[in-house]
Amino acid sequence: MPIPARHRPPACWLFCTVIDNFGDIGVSWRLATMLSAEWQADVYLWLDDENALRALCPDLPALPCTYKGIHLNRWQEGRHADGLHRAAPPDYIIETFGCRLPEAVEHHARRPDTWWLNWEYLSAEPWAEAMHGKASLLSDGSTKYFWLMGFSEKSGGLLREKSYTVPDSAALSRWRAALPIPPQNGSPEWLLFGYRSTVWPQWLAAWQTLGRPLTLLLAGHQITDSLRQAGILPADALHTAGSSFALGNIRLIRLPFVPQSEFDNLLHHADMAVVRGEDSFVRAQLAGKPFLWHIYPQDEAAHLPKLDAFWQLAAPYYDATVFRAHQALSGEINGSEKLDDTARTAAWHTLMSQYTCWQDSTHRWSAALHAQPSAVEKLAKFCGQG
Ligand code: TRH
Repeated sequence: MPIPARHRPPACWLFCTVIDNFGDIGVSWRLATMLSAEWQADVYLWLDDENALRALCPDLPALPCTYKGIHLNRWQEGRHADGLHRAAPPDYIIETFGCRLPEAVEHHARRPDTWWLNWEYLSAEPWAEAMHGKASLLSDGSTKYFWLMGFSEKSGGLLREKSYTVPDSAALSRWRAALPIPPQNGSPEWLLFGYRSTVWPQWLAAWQTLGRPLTLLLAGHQITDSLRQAGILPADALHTAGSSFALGNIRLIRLPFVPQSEFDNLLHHADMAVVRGEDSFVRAQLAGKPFLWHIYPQDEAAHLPKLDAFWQLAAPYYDATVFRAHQALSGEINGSEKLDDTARTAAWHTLMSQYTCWQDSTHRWSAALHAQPSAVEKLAKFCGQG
């Protein structure tokens, strides 16, 4: 598909502020690498926290630098961006998640031949679909467009690389064996990447009650912190990557933070995943894995309509029994439902005993997403028609 541009390759300027954790930079980096690979664009990414990107890309040199073909510079939101004079004049300026551009950048953004986009947080809510692609006309006559990623044809799509592939099982086994963690012991392995919550000790107790051997691969520190705080783990347990701790039938392993380029392997390897935020949530869906979404909690429970809107879309692809059990647990982890011990254990029992049905449900949903164009393909079309 031809990319409209004043020159070839098109120049894309992206700006990212890191609020917390890894989602803002995770999405920005993925978008930057996709534009570079799929449009052969000259991509510039300005960021305010290079250590956040270094967590995802451990071999990242000091900034400024060109890394994996992306020109990386520092900036301070709304104030100053380094290295503007070294960058090719932009065909596209993308401010991720409503960050405020410095005046010197806005000057470029206001040019009539520059596409100026506000790349917003992902949402399945109807207002997001309605808002996607809308132009906001600014007082000086320039135009900024809203880009809202989502799950439907009318939305801004998802970040799914053209090169996305499912690794073959032999390669995945070799990858798992090379991780600096204890080897597989034949039990199902669940990836848990969630936020701090008082629900974790309760879920652990439910999994113990079910009596089946299980390995929990704990990513990040928040779940481990929650278990330690609840007194379930001794103070010195699971502090270092690769350490493990057994609680009856459950083996807990603290994972090292893997490069983002390997994060999909974690998901493809796992039998079930708890994911969070935005990017890990999308990747679990693309992987077609049974998953629970621990949504990023917002003030005044603003995350709950977002959670509901997503599950309303996905519901028709799910087996009804699996969906009911799943929704009870999803409600509990996300704070919209309280379960007693019996109801919680029953819900987990259903999901475990109906695992194949759960897997079929997530495969169907994943196939529907893979059938749609990606966000970057949609953007090319949008700008070509604009
Ligand atoms: O880290 P997150 O919780 O990020 C965010 C931010 O908190 C943000 O402010 C909020 O608005 C947003 O969520 C909704 O979750 P997320 O989005 O899943 O990002 C995690 C990234 O980290 C993702 O790109 C995958 C990557 N990752 C690795 O590369 N290696 C790892 O080992 C792990 C566990 C994650």
